[in-house]
Amino acid sequence: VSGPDAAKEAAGRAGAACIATGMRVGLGTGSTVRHTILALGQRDLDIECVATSESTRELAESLGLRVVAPDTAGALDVAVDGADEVDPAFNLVKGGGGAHTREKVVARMAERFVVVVDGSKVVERLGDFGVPLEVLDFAPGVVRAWLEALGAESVDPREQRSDSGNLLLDARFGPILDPAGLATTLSAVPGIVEHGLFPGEMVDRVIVGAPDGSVRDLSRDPTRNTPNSM
Ligand code: A5P
Repeated sequence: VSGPDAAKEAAGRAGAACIATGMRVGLGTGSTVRHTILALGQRDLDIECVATSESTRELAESLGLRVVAPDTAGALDVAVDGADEVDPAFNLVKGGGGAHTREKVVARMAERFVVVVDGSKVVERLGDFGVPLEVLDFAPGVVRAWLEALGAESVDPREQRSDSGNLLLDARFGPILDPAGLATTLSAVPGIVEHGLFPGEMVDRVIVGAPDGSVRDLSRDPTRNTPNSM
């Protein structure tokens, strides 16, 4: 295998190498962390897992991994997950698969948060992907109007709902100059259950896979993409 899937597989398998027996592990959602879960299924580890989606839970259980509810685990040693965009300060856009709310809870529960991506996800500035939003199905038109008033150039509903039964929307704000500021703004909008912006401080490690199967570890550049540097 070579090409995009080889890059995802390389990153995903390297993410699995961060996990040792005895750990409580958060399992992300998507085609890259799928390789992490497959690799864990091949090892004989005594680990307890929390899944960020029903699809991840089903995959993990089919491989014989022990999956428990977040409240049962209480806290996690490490969470591994993919991302849709990663900037030089490790700020993330997530939610391409609509799982970002559960993913954010699980990442916050973890002492270490490891992100696994292929090189196409590494960007200078967040924004091209848009910002996935999980929205309560109560006043979506009102929320949409608020988003447009906050500068959204477009707000597109998805057909699919989240695992929690909420609406999923993609808002586009153009290049995101201040990810932390936009995250704070979106968190204050009533009706938005969660947005897909993850602050760089949450992220401990970013593993980037290449099509030749090699991986590199990015190091965080704290001087980049902070509000004052723009
Ligand atoms: C799921 O909702 C997302 O946050 C995924 O983590 C993200 O979309 C990355 O998925 P892929 O690894 O499939 O690109």
